[in-house]
Amino acid sequence: MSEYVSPSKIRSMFSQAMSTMYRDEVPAYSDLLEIVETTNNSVLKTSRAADLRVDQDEDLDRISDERHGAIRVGTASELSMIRRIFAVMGMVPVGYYDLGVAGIPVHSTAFRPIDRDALAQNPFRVFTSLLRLELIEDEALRAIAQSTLSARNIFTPRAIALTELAEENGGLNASETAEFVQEVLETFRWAEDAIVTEETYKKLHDAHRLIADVVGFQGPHINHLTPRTLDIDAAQQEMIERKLPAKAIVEGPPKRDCPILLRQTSFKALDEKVKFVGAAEQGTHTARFGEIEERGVALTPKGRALYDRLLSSARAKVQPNPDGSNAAAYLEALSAAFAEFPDDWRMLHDQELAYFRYSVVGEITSGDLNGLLDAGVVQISPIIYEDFLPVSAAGIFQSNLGDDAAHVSLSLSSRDQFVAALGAEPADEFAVYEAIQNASLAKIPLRKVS
Ligand code: OOG
Ligand code: NI
Repeated sequence: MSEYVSPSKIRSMFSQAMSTMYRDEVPAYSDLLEIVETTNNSVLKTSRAADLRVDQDEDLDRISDERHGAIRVGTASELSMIRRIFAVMGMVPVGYYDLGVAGIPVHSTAFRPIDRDALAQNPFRVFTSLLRLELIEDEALRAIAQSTLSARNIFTPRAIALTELAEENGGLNASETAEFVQEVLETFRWAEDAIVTEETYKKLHDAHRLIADVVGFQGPHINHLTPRTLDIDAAQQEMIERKLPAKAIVEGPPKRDCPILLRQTSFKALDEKVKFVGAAEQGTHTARFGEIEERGVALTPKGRALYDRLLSSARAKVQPNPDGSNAAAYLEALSAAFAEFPDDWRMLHDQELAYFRYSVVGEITSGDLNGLLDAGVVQISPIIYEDFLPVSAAGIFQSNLGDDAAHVSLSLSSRDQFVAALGAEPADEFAVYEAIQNASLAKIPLRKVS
């Protein structure tokens, strides 16, 4: 057994290789990494970091390496194969996101590690979307899209062989791992040769820009990588100062003392040169971008329901325009709505709005957990949210589709179809956090006093 490289180690190596590749492909991503490193280093010297407990346990080490990425695949078999590949890296599907409700023709899951130790070693996640081809109304165009997708092979034969080997043997040794990482990287690499003619590309693009991005190319190029910042407002300000084309508003909850869930912002997708099939001249395609995120505590179903209610009430008052023209009004509505959300760790804990880990820092004298918390004998530290938010994701998608992007109108949720394509039931995110919380509680030797 010990000759096998741990899935967490494979995941770290892969995440690192992906970051190096993306820095090369999208130079602005390097700027973003620099901004995040600088702002994180200054936050780590403040009490905010202490509050987030990022200076305790192993959570500090992961900060500078922490990131997520996103891809969009075209077929059920691509999705199920990518699931098997990610499994070798200790990443399993968590959650189901129906972006159709926001007019985006995909549904998605996030591949990520789920247990506490694996998350602490490297929490790399990949937001993975499956295109819903049935939404192309024009039958002839849908047939072209289908045959284009079924003719392509997005995985190298060696990547498939090594995945099968890992499944058979229960792991990969060091040299197999090195090869696996390089082979899998090929699936995510940008290639400027399109696999359709310019005419087909335009038709796909008119149906929806995302359809052209998925169907038009040889593979599901990584479309962004997102480092984690400890202060997204400072990082966003720095992006603007460096003249990166930053998105108008930060998605998610407003700035708070006790960060919850996830706040995200991105810089807009770049125009890139492509070569269409049979074309003499170069064309362009706009897809890849950079994003940063600030993560806070994971919410319980009760906390999440409150979050969803407050977010919709703010959005019912002010719907943020993509051009940022009403950004100030939106942020004001958001802050006003969220005044109702407790902004104190202990309140979030006591009202069962968020998940925490417990640790013993003194002598246990009774079985009363709240008493021990009051006495400072037991401490709570927020369990970081590792997942995504559908409204925010829709905002990120949209800001990178351009303001002129066609909207498909659809609301039919097709979770069953997604699960069938994936070949597995995605884990329930709440259950994952609850298990981490319960495991830490079980380690507290609560003494019954008679
Ligand atoms: C994925 C957008 C969603 C996020 O951070 O919410 C996402 C995509 O554009 O493919 O990555
Ligand atoms: Ni993202």
